[in-house]
Amino acid sequence: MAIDFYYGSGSPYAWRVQLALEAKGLPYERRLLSFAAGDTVKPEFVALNPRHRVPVIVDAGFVLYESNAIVEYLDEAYPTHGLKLFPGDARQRAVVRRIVSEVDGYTDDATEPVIDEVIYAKPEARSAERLAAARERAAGEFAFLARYLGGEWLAGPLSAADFALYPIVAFMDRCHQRDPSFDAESLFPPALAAWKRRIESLPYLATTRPPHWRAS
Ligand SMILES: N[C@@H](CCC(=O)N[C@@H](CS)C(=O)NCC(=O)O)C(=O)O
Repeated sequence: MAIDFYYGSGSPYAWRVQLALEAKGLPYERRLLSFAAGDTVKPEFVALNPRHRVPVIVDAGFVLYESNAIVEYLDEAYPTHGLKLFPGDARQRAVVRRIVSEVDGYTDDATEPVIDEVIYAKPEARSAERLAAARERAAGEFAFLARYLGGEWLAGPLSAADFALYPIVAFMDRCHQRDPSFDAESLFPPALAAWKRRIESLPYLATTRPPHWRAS
């Protein structure tokens, strides 16, 4: 039976779950919610997630929200399907979890000001100084993460750590799409840029890219 996957286009948290579903080769039904239409606060969705956020999955009646819990659940519930999202022994899996926590705890914070300035601020409210400061902070965080890339992927083999980070990195490209003067590429050290190209060459990546990002 297919897993119901509730998501909003462009949500980095939903995107990491979709990458996990694809990498594990699990059948799923997309249930697209519109933020603009207020779908996340409609009673039928709040009944699934009282925090009214995507992603949510429903797997044969089991409802789960919070992206990281969902990704771990998929890996545990379907251990023989596709990619191991938490590969290796207890220590290797701990490193995957650590990087996922770092992405949520530090990378999110470091990139949010860029996104606020480029995507959400009204043109008249934008500030070149604020954007320069935001860029510097984001670049510092990407340089930090690049230190983990001694090999191809963040934590050894391809894992949940890579899927947690990629949507945030892709959000920088989205900023560039929205404002071509925002040079996203220069934020990424060579090792991270090469990692990004590797992720983007995964066969299922293109189908998960938010359609409105592809169009503009
Ligand atoms: N910690 C949550 C964050 C989810 C989240 O913030 N989702 C946003 C979209 S990126 C959302 O659904 N916002 C809609 C709302 O707050 O009503 C997770 O990892 O799943």
